[in-house]
Amino acid sequence: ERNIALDPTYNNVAYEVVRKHPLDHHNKELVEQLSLIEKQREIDGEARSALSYRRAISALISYPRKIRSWREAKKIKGVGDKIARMIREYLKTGTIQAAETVANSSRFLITSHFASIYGVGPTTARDWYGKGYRSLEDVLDAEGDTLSNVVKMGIELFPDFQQKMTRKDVEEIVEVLKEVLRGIAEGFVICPVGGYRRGKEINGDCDVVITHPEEAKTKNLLRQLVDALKAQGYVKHVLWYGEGHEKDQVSELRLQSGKKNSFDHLSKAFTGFRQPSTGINRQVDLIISPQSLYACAVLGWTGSKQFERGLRNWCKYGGVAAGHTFKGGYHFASHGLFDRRTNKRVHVETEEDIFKFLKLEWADPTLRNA
Ligand code: 8DG
Ligand code: MN
Ligand code: MN
Repeated sequence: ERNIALDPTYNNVAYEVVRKHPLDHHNKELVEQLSLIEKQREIDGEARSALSYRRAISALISYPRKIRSWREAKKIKGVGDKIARMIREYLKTGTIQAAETVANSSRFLITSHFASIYGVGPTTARDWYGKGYRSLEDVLDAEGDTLSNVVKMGIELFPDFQQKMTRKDVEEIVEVLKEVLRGIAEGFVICPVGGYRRGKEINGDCDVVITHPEEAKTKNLLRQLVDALKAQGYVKHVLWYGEGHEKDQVSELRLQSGKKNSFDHLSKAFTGFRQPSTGINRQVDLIISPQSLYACAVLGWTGSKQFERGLRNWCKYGGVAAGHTFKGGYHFASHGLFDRRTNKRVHVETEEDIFKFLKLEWADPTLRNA
């Protein structure tokens, strides 16, 4: 048995960016049960509660062995009293009653089904449930005429989108995209990000960041690419389309609250993409980045969401990692790393540069599954 007190990977820090979060970890069943509760809190609009579950879950993922006692659980940073008590219950009985309750709740099953449709958030899902709808047929019967186009598309694509993608499925799509990009110009670089880059076998969608060594080449690329994908029959549905801002405008825009789905200021389109080998429509998220922002785009779109939260907190507040102190005062986004005081961009070429600048040890993407 390793002495975890001496193990540098021992979970004694609150920041996800300092810890390792492999897909294969020691507390999977426990994490599965807590994840159900987290999801239920999320769908019920209890963001704070959901976040405290998520923090605990990430801490458990990074914990270097199977938890064996309540005392052990209580010492883990990120695990509060309430969740520690649930862990005690789990260790004693093999289940967590609160998780069982969620798993058997028809309200949860139906609202989470609604919320898994593209364009339907927790608020709409709860609203539909409150109006008495229990299936998509109910929704279409009652609201068919008033639904937004995006939600209509989401419902239409749902049977396809709910089918998970293997790594091979993602790779097939990336090859198609490479070919289409070659038809636009030579020299585009495409990086599959999201869960795929974190090593996940099973993925909900395909996220890619695309760049080119010449900045001018990415300027109108989103329009060109989406048009080409439509013309070649790959894309029929565009769920979201947004041109980013000019790079130099972004500093000014940094502190303005983004409108829905803008999240960052990169050009991006979320599409329904017909996969040639299966004929299934896949969600493909296309992110275009000028070369100078590529490192941030890749880091920001690799996730996980909780890892990204940790990264933003680290940038803002700083901390101590492996004996190095970082004082904070920076803002991280997929479109750049900024000094919060001056709003000036920090120039970084690679993901490694970003970690070095932030006084962090390199975290392989496969260890970012927080
Ligand atoms: P999945 O698709 O297999 O379910 O997992 P994922 O790849 O981790 O999730 P994702 O929803 O596809 O998002 C990929 C990463 O991109 C996510 O970890 C955080 C980051 N991200 C951004 N901007 C946005 C945004 O506008 N929406 C979402 N959902 N994620 C974003 O940088
Ligand atoms: Mn994804
Ligand atoms: Mn995505």
